[in-house]
Amino acid sequence: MINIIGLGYIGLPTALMFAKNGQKVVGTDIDNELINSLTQGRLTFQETGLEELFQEAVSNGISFTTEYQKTDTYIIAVQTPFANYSKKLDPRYVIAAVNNVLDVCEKEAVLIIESTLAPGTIDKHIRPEIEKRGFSIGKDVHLAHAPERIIPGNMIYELEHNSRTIGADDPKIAARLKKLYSSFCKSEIIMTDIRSAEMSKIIENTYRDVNIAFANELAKICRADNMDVYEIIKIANKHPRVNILHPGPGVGGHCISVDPWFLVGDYPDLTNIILTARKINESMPTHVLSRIRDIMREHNIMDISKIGLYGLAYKENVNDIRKSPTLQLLERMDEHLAFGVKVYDPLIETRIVDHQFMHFEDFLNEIEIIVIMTAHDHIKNNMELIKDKLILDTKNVCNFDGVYKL
Ligand code: SAJ
Repeated sequence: MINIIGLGYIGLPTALMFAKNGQKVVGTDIDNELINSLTQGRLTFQETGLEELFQEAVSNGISFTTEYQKTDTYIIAVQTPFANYSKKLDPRYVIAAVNNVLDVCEKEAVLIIESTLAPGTIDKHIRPEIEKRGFSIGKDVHLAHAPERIIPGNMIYELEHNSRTIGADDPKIAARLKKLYSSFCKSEIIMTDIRSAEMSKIIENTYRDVNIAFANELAKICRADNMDVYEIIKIANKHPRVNILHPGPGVGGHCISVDPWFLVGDYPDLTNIILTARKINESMPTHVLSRIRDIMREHNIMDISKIGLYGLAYKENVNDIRKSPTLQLLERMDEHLAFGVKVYDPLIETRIVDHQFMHFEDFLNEIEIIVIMTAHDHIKNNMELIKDKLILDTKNVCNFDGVYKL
């Protein structure tokens, strides 16, 4: 039986996928409400294909509980935040989960950590914790790190089709886990050591952050001299060895905007490009604000409450608001006592911020400038409804004449 610890964005789909593919799975989370909800058949977040997967897993006997189970295989997928000031990873939830596992596990159990870890976390924090408890690693328990790589919006497909990494101390354990993950993973499974697994995961997200920062810097350069950044990137990307990503209003989510900080926190003297990239991406909401100011000036609009931000989610077609560029932008406005901007997101059904509308028409009735912050299909399919507004399109999805871009 596999006991999966932490039933969030990664733990839950992984648990369901194992169960669907014939493994006996128990999902554990300390959040009572979450467990009640799952036990009653209600999912806690939306994701393409998740509902169907949930039904299949339930009919294959998956169960959910707040209790850790006695077994020989654990997958730990709890959150790994970073400390605000030092920028170092905060391993407290992983450490707590490991300790709870040690309280109940069978001899020779394997602890697979899927949560993203800063390079060296297992050596620095997890091994000492296990040894402190009197367990001998490699004898009483085994350790592995199998970082996930699935992308919100396409998680279920990517669970099956992305290649995976398994870092373990012992190649025999790695081989056993490779077999386990092959129960659903159709792609290559690479076995390596634990530190390489930790580091490769972090640098994948850092690479993307740096590439997005490059695109965002280009957007600013092009704005300064009135060039069309999208046209220029499109042409440059025709080169067989160039692949620049898309500029946007900022980088949100809990991965790309977080993981590079682990490297900056641990190697402050060595992370120049990485730190600069983070700063560029974090500056984008302010760039959007200056674009809004340009439009207000040009059209002699004085009233902030005539501005409407479309999209609260951190990216298109998901209902996840973690570190979203819109929230970052609202925070900056708040710091400058600029209140009253209107907000709407068709995928966010609860009220998260002030002046948030639940109906698109009501939102449109109140505003003169609409700022497209998130490129949900909803706005792409409803462009006609905004054609009489001043439009600032930060995602390059609107091709009306006179639309303002980043
Ligand atoms: N973004 C841009 N321009 C782009 C691409 C993205 O501004 O060209 C923005 C998005 O709008 C969003 C943010 O970046 O605000 C991040 O979105 P994303 O779709 O690039 O990535 P995430 O955070 O949803 O998922 C990433 C993925 N990592 C990589 O692609 C290297 C995913 O595969 C990881 O599993 C995930 O992080 C994770 O959990 O680490």
